[in-house]
Amino acid sequence: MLKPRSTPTRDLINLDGLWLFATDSSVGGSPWTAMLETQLEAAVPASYNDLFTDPAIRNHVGWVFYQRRVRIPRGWSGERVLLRFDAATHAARVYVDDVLVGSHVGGYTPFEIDITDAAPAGSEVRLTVAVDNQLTNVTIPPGTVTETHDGRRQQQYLHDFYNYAGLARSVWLHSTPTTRIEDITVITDVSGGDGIVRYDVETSASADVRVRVLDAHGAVVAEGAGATGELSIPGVTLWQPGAAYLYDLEVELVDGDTVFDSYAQAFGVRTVEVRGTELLINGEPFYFTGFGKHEDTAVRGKGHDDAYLVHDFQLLEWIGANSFRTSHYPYAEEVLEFADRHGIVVVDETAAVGLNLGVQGGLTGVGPKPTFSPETFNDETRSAHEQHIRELIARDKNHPSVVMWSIANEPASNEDGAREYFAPLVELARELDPTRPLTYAAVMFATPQNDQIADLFDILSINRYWGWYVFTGDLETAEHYLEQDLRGWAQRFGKPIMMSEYGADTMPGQHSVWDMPWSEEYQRDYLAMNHRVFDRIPEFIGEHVWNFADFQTSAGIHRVDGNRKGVFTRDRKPKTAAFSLRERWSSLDGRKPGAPAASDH
Ligand code: BDP
Repeated sequence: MLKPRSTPTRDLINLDGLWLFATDSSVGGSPWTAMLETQLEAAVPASYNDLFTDPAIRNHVGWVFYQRRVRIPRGWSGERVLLRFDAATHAARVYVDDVLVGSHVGGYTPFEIDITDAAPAGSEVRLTVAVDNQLTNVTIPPGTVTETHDGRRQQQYLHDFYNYAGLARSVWLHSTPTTRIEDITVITDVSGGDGIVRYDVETSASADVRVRVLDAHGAVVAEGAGATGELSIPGVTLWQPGAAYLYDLEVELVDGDTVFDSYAQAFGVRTVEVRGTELLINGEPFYFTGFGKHEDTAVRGKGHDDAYLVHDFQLLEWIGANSFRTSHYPYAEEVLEFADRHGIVVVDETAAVGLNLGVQGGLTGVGPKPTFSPETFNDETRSAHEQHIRELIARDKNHPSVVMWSIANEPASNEDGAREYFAPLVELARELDPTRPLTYAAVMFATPQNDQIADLFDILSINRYWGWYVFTGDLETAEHYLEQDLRGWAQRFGKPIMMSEYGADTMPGQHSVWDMPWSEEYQRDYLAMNHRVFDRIPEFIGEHVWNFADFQTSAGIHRVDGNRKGVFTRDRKPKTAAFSLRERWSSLDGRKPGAPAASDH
């Protein structure tokens, strides 16, 4: 799916700013597609939950409405007019004046709506977006809506981050020509010193396709013709972790001298390959250092913010991290583009978090239900999951920073039904992208003995909390079990293995000379214990600490104003562990502990 851009044939207008806002309960029976009767205005992009002081809005379960007026430029007559929502969490219906023009389900991927007929060039229209935050057993992520004794809806969910909702990413109005480029796919390879660029252009009508590759200075380094083809870049500059380099594939749809449409797709030339128990980027073994992150800041919730984007990447660089996982949903495209430009490696995850009823059983003591069954997570859940995989890969396939897809976090991979549920998803992901390895992050209950799906994947990503949720405060015992556990995975599956989560909740300012959970020293020592174990396991290919920063969760006795496993606080101040991670990771520089530097090979 192409990101809307301003090109010689396309115009782009940003619709961010303040929109009228109301919840469904506040507008009652009135026709809310008319001018909204409300005093409230919501910032876009931002989750709406923390903007207002009214708890009825923060805890609202159901639909909310965003509304603003939009003028379609006069000059767009004869063009297609589109609305593009970078995300609406979790489902949306879009109205132009009183007409429903489109809808979408899935809270973290973009969608476009053609409004050419509903909103002709030069007209001014009322744009209303209804957004629903409800999660059920057939949504991704899943959840359950219940009712209180007095009829208020409540949302339960199985994931450990606040169910922020609304328009947390940008909204765009844009034009494309009627004869247009619909999609571009770029797959790269390397042959000797040359870059190989295989491209595929989808168009709305048959017309000639012309392509050129421009280097970072705008010089043409390859050209060709045809909707699919292979180009060669002599003396290519590779996209490398820590040393990004991007080219543009400039695509034109033409008839002789007439250019119908033109679009430049950025890409990097790099290869990714799993060989034995290694992950190779450009033929070199890569060792992941970094974090599972969240899109989460005060007031904005999951609202994308360029200032936090820049600052978070500065902190990643400061601490020596070379990568992160988009736990537990696809992040804003701006984040991936930034990673592309700055050489940070990304494990790109779907929003399939919480497909695990065992976790709830374990935490509440309520007898667990089977996770996969017609009454719980079923075929309909799986087709929603399929759609999430399709939309993730469609959006992110051209990002060189993305080296692996994670199709779920902590599913009940130890339960019966997991294989039937996951095998078709793995097949689909491989069909959509044969070039990138696949993974899922394995929950603590899934052991090397009982896991039923790991062999379907390329890389083992393991989430473990030895020394936190189990053997709390006892790092010696934790070290023993962690090592046994990780060696078990390595031995049974013979695949590269990385730690996709390990962490300890930590209150900044809490100190102790003993192994005292919640203290800054305990977080530091807990991580150091994990690192000793990782460094003893030959199949190990990386470590992602949980979490980059503290983040908001639903209320509960396990959380104090959110999850405190951040190495940085929610406002991005370092805890003690940040300094020890910095020391370790800066010395590793993308190589496995003990491995020779690239120049020593
Ligand atoms: C894991 C989850 C993650 C949680 C983390 C924790 O993957 O989303 O936030 O544990 O408990 O189970 O901190």
